[in-house]
Amino acid sequence: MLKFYYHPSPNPAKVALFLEESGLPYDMVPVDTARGEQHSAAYRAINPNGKTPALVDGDAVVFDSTAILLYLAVRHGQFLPENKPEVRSQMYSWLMFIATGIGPFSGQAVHFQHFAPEPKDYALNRYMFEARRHWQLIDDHLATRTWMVNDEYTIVDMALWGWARALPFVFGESGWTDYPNVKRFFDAVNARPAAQRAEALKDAHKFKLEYDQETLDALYPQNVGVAA
Ligand SMILES: N[C@@H](CCC(=O)N[C@@H](CS)C(=O)NCC(=O)O)C(=O)O
Repeated sequence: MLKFYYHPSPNPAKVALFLEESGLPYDMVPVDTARGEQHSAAYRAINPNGKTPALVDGDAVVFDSTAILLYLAVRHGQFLPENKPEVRSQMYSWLMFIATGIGPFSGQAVHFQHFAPEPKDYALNRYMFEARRHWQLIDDHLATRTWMVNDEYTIVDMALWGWARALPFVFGESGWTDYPNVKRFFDAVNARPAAQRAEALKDAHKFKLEYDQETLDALYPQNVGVAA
């Protein structure tokens, strides 16, 4: 049985969606990052990066959401687009754009809006600017197609859905009106029963929701011991 190390946040959500779409049996193992469980030695033996998600498939251990999506898609021959160089090249490009652009920059935009200590104007401006630029690129791409690559529903759409869920946290409610094609895409994925099951996974464990000092220390260890 697959072991899926999960927290209800954008990167694990991508993998939850794949698992629910594929119907592969799995055990969800909660990693409560607000309690610092990602830093335990046992979890770091699985994911040396100390972040969620991770996957254990027998002797195979995979960490990083994009690696897990590719691993599962290749292993099971599911949710990959047509096997033509001109199509697969697009799959790799958009997957990596989401992994290295959308995710980290949107994540930092949220961090600097809500959690970073002052002074933060320069960083906030930088990450908001880049996040807007990245999402505009996706919105433009989706203006003429339903799905990201070759108009097939693939792991690229799953990767994007993980972060589209977070759009209101990045931009406030204007996120949906400013990026209408992303909203249309988001609604289309949400209409899939697998997306609803993937979203419901957050209720399968009592994850800590409070942003108290323990949470802040677990998520932003660089601030521990630094006077505010
Ligand atoms: N590149 C990694 C990023 C993983 C990541 O940042 N995960 C977040 C949740 S979306 C996390 O575990 N955060 C807890 C922490 O930073 O301590 C991936 O795609 O899996």
